[in-house]
Amino acid sequence: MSETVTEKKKVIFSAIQPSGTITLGNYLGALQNWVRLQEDYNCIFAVADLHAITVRQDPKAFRQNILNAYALFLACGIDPEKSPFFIQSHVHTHAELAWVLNCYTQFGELSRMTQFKDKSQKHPDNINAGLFTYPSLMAADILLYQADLVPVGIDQKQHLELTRNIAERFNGIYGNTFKVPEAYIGQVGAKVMSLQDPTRKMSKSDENVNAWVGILDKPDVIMKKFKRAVTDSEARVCVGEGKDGINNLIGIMSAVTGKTNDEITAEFEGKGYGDFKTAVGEAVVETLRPIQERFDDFIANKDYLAEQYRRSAEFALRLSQRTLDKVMKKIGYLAK
Ligand code: ATP
Ligand code: LTN
Repeated sequence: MSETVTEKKKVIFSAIQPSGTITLGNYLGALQNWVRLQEDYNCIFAVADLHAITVRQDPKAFRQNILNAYALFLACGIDPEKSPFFIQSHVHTHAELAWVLNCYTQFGELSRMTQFKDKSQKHPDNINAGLFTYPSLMAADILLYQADLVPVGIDQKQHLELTRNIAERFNGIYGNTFKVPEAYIGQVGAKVMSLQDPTRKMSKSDENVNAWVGILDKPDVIMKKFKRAVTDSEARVCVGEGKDGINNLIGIMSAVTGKTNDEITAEFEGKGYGDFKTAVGEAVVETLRPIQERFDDFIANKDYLAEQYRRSAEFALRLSQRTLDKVMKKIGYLAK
């Protein structure tokens, strides 16, 4: 692990919350890119479990979800021997730097975050301070590792902009301390939409389970969800304005098969939406099948998982402590 990370490759950092199911949107928008990027960059990944308590979690289910997320990411192809992959709450520098950055983040900036607005609407009875300051913790995650690039779906772009602003502000006051990171948004699958309301992103917290496909959904469930996907009345498989549902299905098909939109349109010329939905469902089932099989193996091997997340956390702590020490010194804290 340490050999690869000391080479002069660019540093990538990213994380995903372990909130229940991981969806096809998370996979195509984020995870799939992580796996590809491992070859060419020094990647560091995390399960963002500190972020997850911005919405209420049931302790037993939460513990299981964290481990499931860890095993699932390994099943998707994250290799912790190559790319340190840790659990955020195991590395205390994250919460510490988050507090510091909170004091360099403006109320007005946080108030403009669309994720905060969306989530406060979804959970009106629990608009907690953590939900509001969530982006400062995310900035801490990224800045601790002096990351050059952060692979995320489009919905996280605004948080990345804020991270850059915080880094630039801090550097402006104290001199160069943080690398100013850039978002890395993949070409395909950057925004997978809901199967029930294709004007909204596919989100695992959607109450309508037919709106999203989970990576661990069984084949018959996946097929059913695609067959019920909302489309339009034109009945032509091609990308077009006002055809959000079909555009989304073509996007998914393209992301899982590697075919272009034109190739897909040509293939389904003269065929109805029913055939197309079945074909997309089958392609997704085939993409997820090997991941599901590997997941079953990993989750049965808890010792292996613990060995990987512990070793990765030790590595992450060593690296991130360097940045935190630098930050504390620059601010004027007394050395220990
Ligand atoms: P929630 O439903 O709780 O908002 P989420 O499904 O959006 O959760 P996150 O943990 O917030 O999941 O996101 C994890 C990663 O997956 C992020 O990089 C995000 O950009 C990406 N992502 C999430 N949903 C989609 C989507 N529908 N299409 C593409 N990428 C997505
Ligand atoms: N907020 C992110 C998850 C996340 C993250 C990060 C992504 C937490 N910390 C650091 C990239 C870098 C989300 O995907 N909802």
